Amino acid sequence: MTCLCNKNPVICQTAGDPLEQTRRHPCYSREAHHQYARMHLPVAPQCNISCNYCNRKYDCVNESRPGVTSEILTPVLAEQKFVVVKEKIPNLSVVGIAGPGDALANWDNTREAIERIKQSNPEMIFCLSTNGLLLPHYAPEIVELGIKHVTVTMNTLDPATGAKIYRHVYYRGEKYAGVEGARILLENQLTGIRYLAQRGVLVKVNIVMIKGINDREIPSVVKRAKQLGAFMSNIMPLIPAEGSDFAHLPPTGLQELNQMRDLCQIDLQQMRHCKQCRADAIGLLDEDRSREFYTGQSVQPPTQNSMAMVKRLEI
Ligand code: CLF
Ligand code: SF4
Repeated sequence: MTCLCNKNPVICQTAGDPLEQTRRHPCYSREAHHQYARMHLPVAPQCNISCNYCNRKYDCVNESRPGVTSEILTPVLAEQKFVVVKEKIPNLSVVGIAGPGDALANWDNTREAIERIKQSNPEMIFCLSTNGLLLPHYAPEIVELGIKHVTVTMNTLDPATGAKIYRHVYYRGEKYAGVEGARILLENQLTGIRYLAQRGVLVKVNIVMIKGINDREIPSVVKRAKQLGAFMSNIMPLIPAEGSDFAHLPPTGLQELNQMRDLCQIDLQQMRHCKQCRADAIGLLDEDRSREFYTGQSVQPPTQNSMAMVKRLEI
């Protein structure tokens, strides 16, 4: 079997065979996405940054499709839902936490949900996505928990560009705006990605391609991601969310998106089958079955999710 990671010696040295780890992961392996299903646990309603492409009423745009609301569950309810889903979807291989806010801004929920399910289902692959702000704080626990797949959205290496993308960053009880906030976020993303990759975690770097804002910088973001040991990158189109600051920007076209992916493929493996799925998505990537599994037990109105958190963090 050919080793797919021949461009990534860090992974080879520290994590064993990445093929073995990703063979059942529908996002990390194109082949797997027709065979294996994933389930997102919507246990992370809060967010600690403010992206201009997010309108804060819907799921995290970094990893989800805007305009689709979700239910919000406690870890206990999420575990109960998992039991039902697993019974009905035997090819379920991945349990992921992708919002609707940030997995690490809700770390207690994220950790508890994973611990609960892992206890009786150690064969599951656990996965999470994050904006990366809290990675320096939680990366050691992520490694300790045995999470081998982490997605970090890193849109730029330039704090000046970051200031155009992120309105605020809430960090250690303070609110930082503009370049200052973007710099903190970037430094934490870089530190976190390196830390995880060096410990055998397969890091996927998501990049939202925003025309006229960060599109020209994407090749350097991918190169840096590779240097840090990332396993792959996922360049995603901007979907202008109604009510967001970027609502007026043009959506990224498929042709320009694919051209960028082709260019970046030279440096790092590119994901090309992302569905920008919901924070409560269930099933094959091409066949979302989340509607079948609504629990009707949402612990807070989904459309209030991130806003409520931002208010709390501002205090
Ligand atoms: Fe979920 Fe993300 Fe894990 Fe996949 S989704 S946390 S890596 S299990 Fe997948 Fe959905 Fe695209 Fe994400 S298709 S939005 S890349
Ligand atoms: Fe950004 Fe947070 Fe919105 Fe995700 S939920 S797009 S990280 S502001």
